[in-house]
Amino acid sequence: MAVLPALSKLRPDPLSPGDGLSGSAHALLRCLCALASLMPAQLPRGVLQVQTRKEEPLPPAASLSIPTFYFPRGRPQDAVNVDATIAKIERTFAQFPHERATMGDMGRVAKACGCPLYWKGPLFCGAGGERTGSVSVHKFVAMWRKVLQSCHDDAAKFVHLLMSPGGNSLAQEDFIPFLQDVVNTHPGLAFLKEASEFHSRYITTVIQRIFYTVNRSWSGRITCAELRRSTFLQNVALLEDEVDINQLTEFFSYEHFYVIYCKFWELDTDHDLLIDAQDLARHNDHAISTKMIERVFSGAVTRGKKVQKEGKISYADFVWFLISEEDKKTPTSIEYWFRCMDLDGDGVLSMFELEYFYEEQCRRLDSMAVEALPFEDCLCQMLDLVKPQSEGRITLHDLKRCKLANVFFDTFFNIEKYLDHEQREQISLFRESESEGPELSDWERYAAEEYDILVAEEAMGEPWEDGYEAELSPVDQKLSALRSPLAQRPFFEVPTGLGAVELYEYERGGDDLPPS
Ligand SMILES: [Ca+2]
Ligand SMILES: [Ca+2]
Repeated sequence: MAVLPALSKLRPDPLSPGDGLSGSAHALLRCLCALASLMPAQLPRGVLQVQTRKEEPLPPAASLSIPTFYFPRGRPQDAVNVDATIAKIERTFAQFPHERATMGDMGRVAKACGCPLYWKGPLFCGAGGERTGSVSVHKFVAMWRKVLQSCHDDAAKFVHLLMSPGGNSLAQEDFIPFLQDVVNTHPGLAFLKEASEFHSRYITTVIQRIFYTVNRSWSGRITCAELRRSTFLQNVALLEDEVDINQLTEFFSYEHFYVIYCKFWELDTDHDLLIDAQDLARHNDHAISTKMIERVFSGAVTRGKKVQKEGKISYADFVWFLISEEDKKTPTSIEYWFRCMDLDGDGVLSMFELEYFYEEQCRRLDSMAVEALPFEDCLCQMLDLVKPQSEGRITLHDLKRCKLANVFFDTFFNIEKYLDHEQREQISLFRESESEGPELSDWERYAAEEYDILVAEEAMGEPWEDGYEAELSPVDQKLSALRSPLAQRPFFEVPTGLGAVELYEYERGGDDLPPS
């Protein structure tokens, strides 16, 4: 648990020990925090209600004899609206020195454009601002006029602003300037300001979550259509109103990042941001079978060629692994494990492939003195659960349709969760009828529980801290200010310019290949 001393400073907990406050001051703070947590403005933890964006005015019908009905870049707006918007933008720029906008001015420009606030980063980049430090009114208006004429809905506009010239979709690194601006200016991340070395970790995590959910084709590039079908842009719009970034559990939650990163840090003992199969096998106390760990390293579900060459996966790959492991009901997760179990890659799970994985489960149950079902009986159970359309062949479609893919997968490679399902079977009939209110996803429940555990472990004292103090001192020194709630930055500070855009852990070349 060497992770905690370093990361604890990153956690926005105003009550961390060692901040020099007296006991009564702590008690007072606790009261204040408890009161704050009851404020009605806050949604319950982890329950995200994505609001659909306000309806834009409907465009007038096309006056052609055969009306256009296919709009890959959204429906066009009429020219009067475009001119009115441009005039508003020009009035906004007139208030800036030399009619040039810096990154700090872009919030007002975004509003003049009629965009959600956190489009300011993409708007600045789209106008070339990150190269020169500011953008002129002429350059911006020319850029935005072109966007309004060629991109007719938010998805098309967002892709156009962030993509590299000549492309028509978004690669992972295209999201960096947008996310760096969120890190720099979102009030819910203000405490992270001083810890610039952790910006890239947070950004990497969010990019992986975006691709995990939005890039349904696994191509490594997000298209307009994929973005349009996702809830990503609704979440970007919510950043403007939601001060507590942890409420945005789909992509942006800092707590979710914290849990993922802590889990990785525990496994990555030498902290080079790479882990091998032995490291990954230690996840969750060796709950996952050796055969499945091998499959994660086979290249079936990871990007880049490093995996096969050096037998290591990156932190980015681990984000996919952990989310898939902790929520086996989402489409991406089902695809992830299906790819792993489909040894010959023919798109079907054969009885041979099932037996290959089940054999290790049996051995492990034996060693725990638990009587395992013979493979034939287990197979009957699983076929009954999945009900494949054609006998003896389980397809991805079958697993997505059956709603119990988690039970299926855990039976074949996660001993702990398999036993858990077995136990729960007895009481599930009562449980399921009782559940009320908005359900948390398995991932949201896991992240919330793990976060509480990490916080509690830290609150127990930090007996391990001394041993690691020297090793972690650079981080420690920089972050010591974060310990004290009094040192936290006030909300709504002046936005700063975009940080230097780095490429983080992404490998150039070869990385764009979809996993085999
Ligand atoms: Ca390592
Ligand atoms: Ca197969």
